[in-house]
Amino acid sequence: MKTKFLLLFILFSPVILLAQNTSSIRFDGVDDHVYIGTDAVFNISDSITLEAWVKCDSIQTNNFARIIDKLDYANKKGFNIRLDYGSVLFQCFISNGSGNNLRSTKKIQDNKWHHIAGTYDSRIMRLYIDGKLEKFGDLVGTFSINVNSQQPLAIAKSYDSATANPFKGSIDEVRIWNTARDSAQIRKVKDSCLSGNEKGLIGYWQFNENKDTVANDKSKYNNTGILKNGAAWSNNVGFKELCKTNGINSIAGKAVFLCPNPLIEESLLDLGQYQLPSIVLIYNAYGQLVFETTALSNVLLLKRIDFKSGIYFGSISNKTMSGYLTQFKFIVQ
Ligand SMILES: [Ca+2]
Repeated sequence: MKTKFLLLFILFSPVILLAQNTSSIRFDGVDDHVYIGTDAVFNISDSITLEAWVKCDSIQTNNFARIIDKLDYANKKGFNIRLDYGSVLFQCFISNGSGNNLRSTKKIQDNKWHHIAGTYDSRIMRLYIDGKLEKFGDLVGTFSINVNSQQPLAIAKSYDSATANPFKGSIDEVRIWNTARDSAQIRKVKDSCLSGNEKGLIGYWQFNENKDTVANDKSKYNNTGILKNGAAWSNNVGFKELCKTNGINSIAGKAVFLCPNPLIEESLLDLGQYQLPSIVLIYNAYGQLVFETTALSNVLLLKRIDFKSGIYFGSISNKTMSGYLTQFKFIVQ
């Protein structure tokens, strides 16, 4: 019976799975890649952010190794972020027919983990390495991105008709947004897992499955990635995320999970196996009640916008029982 309960608890506690960065994917630079496909959500036109953790082998099999790619080079459509002779290059084909790109001065082909991000807000492109703005370019006008809706999105290689340009090394924590994330947003959450519900997040592959050939998309769009041609799971990971789990969040009563904790943008509060509806009360450090809700499902989304920076204390109770069921604490950055 205990075993059955434990199994159910694990199955219905998604935050536990979100909370740990346990693996990445290793690509051989020959043909390994993750295929994601042609879902319409990736036909991004106005604003975009591409993000990933990468560990690039010092010797690549080609000089244009693709990292996140939906580029149709022949028809001048799409976007990608890739290695370019050891630099990072972020490219968007825009509505005036240009293949605008930014290339970093910094080289990252050093067999070490780096976080990379490219953003475009319809006018300005920006390229970040390890949370620092590396390059930016003003297109002096407003231009949308042209995409080929039939061009598959892929990780670690291109489905471009001309050349695949496979990547050699490891990739982790791939995120695609249909907003241009600002520098503070990129810096704050590059070392932290996300809830998957963040505004503008349209693709989120954590690569924590560590088995079989399926990489789940933790965003609400569920565009599952398929590991192809021997792309291999690896226990080597690029960042130590800030997520905390049971024993740190819960200060009394039953287990409760909040991820990420500290709350930076959005965090999921996993109420576990409580009898619903649960009443969630949150107090600031002065003891003032600042948040109150009745949870109708066992996962509640907390948003940064609802809190000031500080330490908070919460309690969860249930109308059918007296007293609280659990108390917990968390930090808002
Ligand atoms: Ca991972």
